[in-house]
Amino acid sequence: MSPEFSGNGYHRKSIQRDTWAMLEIAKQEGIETVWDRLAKQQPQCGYCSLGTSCRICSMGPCRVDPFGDGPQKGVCGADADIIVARNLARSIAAGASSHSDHGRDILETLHMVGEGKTDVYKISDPQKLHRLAVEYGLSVEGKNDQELAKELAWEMMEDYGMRREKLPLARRAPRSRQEIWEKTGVYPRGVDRENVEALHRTHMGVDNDWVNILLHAVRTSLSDGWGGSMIATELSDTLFGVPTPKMSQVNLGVLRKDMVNIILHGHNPMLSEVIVAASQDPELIALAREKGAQGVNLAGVCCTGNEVLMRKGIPMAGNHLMQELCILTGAVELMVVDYQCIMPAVTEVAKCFHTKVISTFDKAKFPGAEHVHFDPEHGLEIGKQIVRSAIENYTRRVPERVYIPVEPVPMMTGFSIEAVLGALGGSPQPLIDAIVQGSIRGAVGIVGCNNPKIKQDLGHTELTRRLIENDILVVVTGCATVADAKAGLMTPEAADLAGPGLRAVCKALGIPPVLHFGSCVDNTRILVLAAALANALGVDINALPLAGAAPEWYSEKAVAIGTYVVASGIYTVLGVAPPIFGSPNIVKLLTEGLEGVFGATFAVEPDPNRAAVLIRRHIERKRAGLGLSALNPDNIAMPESELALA
Ligand code: BF8
Ligand code: SF4
Repeated sequence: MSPEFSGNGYHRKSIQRDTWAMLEIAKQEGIETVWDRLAKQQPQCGYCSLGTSCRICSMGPCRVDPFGDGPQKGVCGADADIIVARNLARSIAAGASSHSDHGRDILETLHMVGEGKTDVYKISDPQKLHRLAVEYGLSVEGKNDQELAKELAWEMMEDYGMRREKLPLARRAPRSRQEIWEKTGVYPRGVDRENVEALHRTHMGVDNDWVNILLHAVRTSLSDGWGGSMIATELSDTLFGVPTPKMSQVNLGVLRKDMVNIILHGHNPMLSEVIVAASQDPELIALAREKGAQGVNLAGVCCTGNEVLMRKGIPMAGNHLMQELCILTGAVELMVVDYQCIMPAVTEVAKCFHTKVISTFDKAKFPGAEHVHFDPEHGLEIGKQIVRSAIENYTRRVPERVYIPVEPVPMMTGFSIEAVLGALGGSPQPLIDAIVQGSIRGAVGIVGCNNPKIKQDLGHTELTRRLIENDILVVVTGCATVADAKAGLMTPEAADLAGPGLRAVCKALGIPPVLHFGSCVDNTRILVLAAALANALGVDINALPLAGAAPEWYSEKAVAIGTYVVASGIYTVLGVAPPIFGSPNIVKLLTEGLEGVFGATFAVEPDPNRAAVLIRRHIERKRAGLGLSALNPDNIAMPESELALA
């Protein structure tokens, strides 16, 4: 740790120097951050942590004491299994709804394009539109993009309703996987239907069979992964372009002292895409110069940041725990937010500086923020209005308070499936060959958030280092991306940190050992790649040497993601314990029982080094199952004996 920050305990909160620097500013200025508020919440409720508190109805709130002499049932008679299952199902429904409603907003925009009703959005990738239209069984002969957009939008709107028996995009999964879903009654039908049914079933006095509740929770999560989220990814690519590999930068150093800085925060790329366009408008650049700035600089936070990073190379200021801290640089004229993962605290921090916060979606308003109603019909006009507002705020900046503590770190981004296949020469075969030969032992998706209960970015970066050292390819989405990129793991040169096999593959292809797949809805790219590999090998996804990990997750969306990933056949390790431990039955089902149903389970392991061992063992087991080469003990970068796993 740098001497100027030592002794303040910041190293217990984060591994990142820019975080330490901003925590020092917060301390000097008496500004409260997420870590202070977490401390004030201690001790957090034990019943809630175990998942055994219930406030679903007004006979409660109730709590069940799974270990002591306290009550064993709620007022209605629900026991720990029922209460934990209901709570978990509701979390999954909230997470799945968040992703899927985001997908719906993009879908409505596609429909608007089809109707010719927007001033800015267009089909940026006609080939993808065409492919999707064919996948949805539309006849494409003689139709132009606009007509196809409208027809595809109508079809996809059906995915949200109750007229389908099966979601069309789920057909991308291997046949054997779909048969498992059919057999267990979890094949997702309609996105909204599964979510509404999850809420219905978890009302008092409806579904009281905890296994039955959880099976529907799985179905709900699948309607997200193979439904709403997949629609969000596919249509964002169609409207804004399929990402291609490019270099960018990351950390608070991407903010510019001499420019108007706008932070793009949230998840939906619709507005941020037009802000990118507006920030390059000659008239607005001239206005910025008039105000004394060199121009307009954009930087992302959270998944809106990931979206514009993947497609436009816009740099990333930080991940979830940086959202307050970026304002503390004193260099942010405007934070524009859409929805999800935006702490209401940002407007409080902004009040201590000249920073303006503008909310844009009517479904996500924030006390203390100015609200600009975002209407995609007039997207560009609104984008320009927002950029102008930032420029005008530049004159209120207090130069003495500007402190940008670090230099930016380079990173590579833009690995859509199309880009991965492009890098491989058009077919997944070279990747399959590398896995078969053992130069790449397997692949792991490290996804998800920051959580102030975990030292910021330690879980992501430690796990990533251990895996790549062991020749395991890592793909990242969401806030894991920023963690790994800031640690310098996402440049082609980072191949030097990988084991010999992975290093050679990365060097031959000019790619990093950690590939950026996008935002959290883009976890569906991982599903699509896994399905393509499984189909190419003629096996189910659970036979592949793959795993997932969410070392620092906090969000209900992450619960939905973890569930659809496991139900798709991919073993997943969580770094933060979910609130299920009040029900030993449910813990056993999720960590063991699911193996017999979906061929994959959850594991909970907060120590990233131990998590890496669990994952490596899993990958080697899967390799053995496929008859692939075993690990040469001389090549193990992380001897198990050092880790003394139980
Ligand atoms: O959807 S990783 S903190 S920003 S929930 Fe949120 Fe978690 Fe970040 Fe993106 Ni995903
Ligand atoms: Fe209590 Fe049952 Fe009502 Fe939950 S649903 S609050 S356990 S009475």
